[in-house]
Amino acid sequence: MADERKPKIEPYPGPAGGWGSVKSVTAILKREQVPIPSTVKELWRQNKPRGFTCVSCAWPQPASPAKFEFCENGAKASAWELTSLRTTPEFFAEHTCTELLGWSDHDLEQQGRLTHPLRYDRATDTYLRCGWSEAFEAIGAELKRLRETDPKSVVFYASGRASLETSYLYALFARLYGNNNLPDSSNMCHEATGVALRKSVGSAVGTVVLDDFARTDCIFFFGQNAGVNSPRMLHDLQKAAKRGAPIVVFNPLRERGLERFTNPQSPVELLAGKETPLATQYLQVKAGGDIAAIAGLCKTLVTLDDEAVKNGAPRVLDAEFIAQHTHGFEEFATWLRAQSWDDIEAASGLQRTELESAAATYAKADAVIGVYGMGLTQHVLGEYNIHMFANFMLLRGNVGKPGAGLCPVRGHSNVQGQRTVGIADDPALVPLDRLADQYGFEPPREKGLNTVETCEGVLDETVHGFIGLGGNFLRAIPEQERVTEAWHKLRLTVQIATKLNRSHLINGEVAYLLPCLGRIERVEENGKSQVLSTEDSTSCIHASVGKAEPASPELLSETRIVVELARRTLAPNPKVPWDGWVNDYATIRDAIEQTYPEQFKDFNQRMWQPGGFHRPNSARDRVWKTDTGKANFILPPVLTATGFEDAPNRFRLMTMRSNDQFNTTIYGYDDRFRGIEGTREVVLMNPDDITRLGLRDGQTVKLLSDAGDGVHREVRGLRVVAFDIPRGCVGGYYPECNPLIPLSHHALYSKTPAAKSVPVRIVA
Ligand SMILES: Nc1nc2c(c(=O)[nH]1)N[C@H]1C(S)=C(S)[C@@H](COP(=O)(O)OP(=O)(O)OC[C@H]3O[C@@H](n4cnc5c(=O)[nH]c(N)nc54)[C@H](O)[C@@H]3O)O[C@H]1N2
Ligand SMILES: Nc1nc2c(c(=O)[nH]1)N[C@H]1C(S)=C(S)[C@@H](COP(=O)(O)OP(=O)(O)OC[C@H]3O[C@@H](n4cnc5c(=O)[nH]c(N)nc54)[C@H](O)[C@@H]3O)O[C@H]1N2
Ligand SMILES: [Mo]
Repeated sequence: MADERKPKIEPYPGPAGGWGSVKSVTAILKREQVPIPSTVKELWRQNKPRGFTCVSCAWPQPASPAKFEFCENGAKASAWELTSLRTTPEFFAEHTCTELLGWSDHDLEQQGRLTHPLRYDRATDTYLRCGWSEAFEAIGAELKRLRETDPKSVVFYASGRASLETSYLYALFARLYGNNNLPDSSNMCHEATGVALRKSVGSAVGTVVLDDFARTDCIFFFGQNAGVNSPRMLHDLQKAAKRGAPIVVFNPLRERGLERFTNPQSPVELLAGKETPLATQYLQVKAGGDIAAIAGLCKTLVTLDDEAVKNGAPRVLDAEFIAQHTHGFEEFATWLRAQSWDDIEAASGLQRTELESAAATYAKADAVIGVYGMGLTQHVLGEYNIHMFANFMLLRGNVGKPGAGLCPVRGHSNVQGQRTVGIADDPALVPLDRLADQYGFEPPREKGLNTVETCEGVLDETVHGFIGLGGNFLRAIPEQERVTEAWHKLRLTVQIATKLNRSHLINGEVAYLLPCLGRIERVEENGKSQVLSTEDSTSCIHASVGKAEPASPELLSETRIVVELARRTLAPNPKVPWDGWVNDYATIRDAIEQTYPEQFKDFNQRMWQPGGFHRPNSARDRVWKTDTGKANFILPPVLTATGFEDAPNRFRLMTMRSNDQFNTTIYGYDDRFRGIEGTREVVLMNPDDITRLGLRDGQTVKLLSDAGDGVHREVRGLRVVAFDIPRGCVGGYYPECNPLIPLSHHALYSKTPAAKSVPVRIVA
């Protein structure tokens, strides 16, 4: 059930933003049939003090916002939630789950907001309307039974949208239940960042704040597509570019959002067709080639510095910073001197001269921000990509000084915050002793399951229950087919969601679909309006006030659902006031502050500050909480991040997002900036590779996984599209290509699925 238009593929001439953006927003408002006046009112409140925090990306909101502080994709995300379309019990009466599994991701969510709690009925293979208390009682009873046999057999998944308040209670629920099985979408996303930055600089998150963008001299971008995935950032980039700060991009694809931008909210720019060029240098690195590319940059800097020392010229490296703040520099410099340019060029796919020129730009800037995204994290050697990135930034002291820093761009709007308040499978990241004190229980100390381990547990039948606080687990994971098959053996599956997706159609023996309010909507408990809060990509925390009319009077807040489940499952504990909490969310924030006093001091007051308040970040203050007490230079074992050998006709598949999706939510079939309209069934290929394989542009092919593990994995019906992409690399869309990713194909330490270099073969 793809788009009915004939697919059209031709290069897009426009800039990011501009009229294209205006048109695209208009189209989605129409399709979602939103009431225009109230939607405009909501968009006006988006990302403003006393407004609500956008449900799309995690880019920060400025203290002094623009008139409309939203972007094309933020408007789409809001319209998606404000839609007037509804997925009612009558809809489910007409369609079995098996039938709905034949529908596309787009068509499922396009039915609109879920309206009533639903129980899955195996006999008829349909969802039936049920009452809330019936659902809570039944789920509570199942959870209690599973706990008696093995409290570690239940998994509490979270997709990174739920508020700090809900997330804190959800994590506490899991620990009181008896495990740390708290996988979240971050496990598939920036987990590699957390693991690697902790070792490199002793802080799991980025070190920049929004103000640094206003002061920076230069920005380096690795594998992050700002124009699509954090479009409000383009305003900050545009300002930096206008000030003359160079922007250097490393990306296999020429992403339009990093090339040029027209502010769609500026009538002057729109009418005059004014574009701001963004990237001053664009390096089309091979997928998985960043370790080598950064090695080339660092080698150049070390060589220039060696010469400077020899000639008594000013140093190129920040020698003082390196001496005072870092560990392992000499080993790193020795390693760099030993790397040959031939190897660096071969592994990165870039020319030495290009890398030298980028290094010269870096060396000239006093303060550099380094931005990165999934292009670095989703590789087998994802952690080493990040170590190399940190090494590069440390060479000139670009961590912990104004206008400089590490900027991993986070995914979901509260994914970073969920980890902050305890959603973590690794108990070392959680103040368990404090929880023990606060709530008078012995928290489980054993490591819990992350996303990949949850899939393993489902396959080996040690996991028996799954609760999903949002998300689309079975569509977002690798190895979809095997895990989906095994999923039916689960005893209990509970999905808390706003809209219908594929994960709701594959059920355990006992299964419930519980519809919840979205962040844009008014939350009332106990007759009082409640406020939520979230943390953005720069560790900044702010209040979010939903005001829109709920999509259905039956909906409950996520917080209420979590509380009711916990109350029906756990024995009463006077120190755990579920009822008090849910009746007044400010008391949940007090509890958060009690658990994390350094991070959340005066939480209830400070969250109202325009622009929010920042959690402290030790690396930003140049305090290094690492094993050496310094920022560490860390050597990569090899120059390529793919984790597999190159072989004839083995390609590196990057699975990517289009401009018309939010993760597994597919708004439409256009990827405007890449010039692809009306289809997602494509494989982007270098023209030389097309010729070499004897294929032609427009031909239909299938992709086979080439992991060498004997498992057959394929995706059929993809149209070959000749594209400006490095030879040996191909591009396809996530989630359609996920069946090709083996479960074992993940980053070494964090187990982030390696979705940006999947070994595949192409067959006509
Ligand atoms: N509108 C919208 N916004 C979103 C999302 C969405 O789906 N839609 N998703 C949200 C989420 S959860 C996340 S995590 C973020 C994701 O945002 P991004 O981090 O931007 O993720 P992707 O679009 O998957 O890929 C980023 C870029 O990596 C490049 N790339 C691929 N392989 C490599 C490589 O080996 N090296 C380098 N240097 N580059 C590479 C790709 O060409 C692409 O431009 O966005 C968030 N925001
Ligand atoms: N091949 C490949 N796979 C990937 C990636 C990739 O780049 N390539 N990216 C990975 C990344 S970065 C991520 S973050 C994951 C995403 O994985 P998930 O977070 O699991 O997936 P989403 O698509 O964000 O979840 C969408 C669903 O969330 C529900 N939802 C939306 N809003 C709300 C809300 O407010 N409350 C509740 N309770 N539910 C809500 C809706 O039902 C919607 O259908 O996918 C990962 N998978
Ligand atoms: Mo993500």
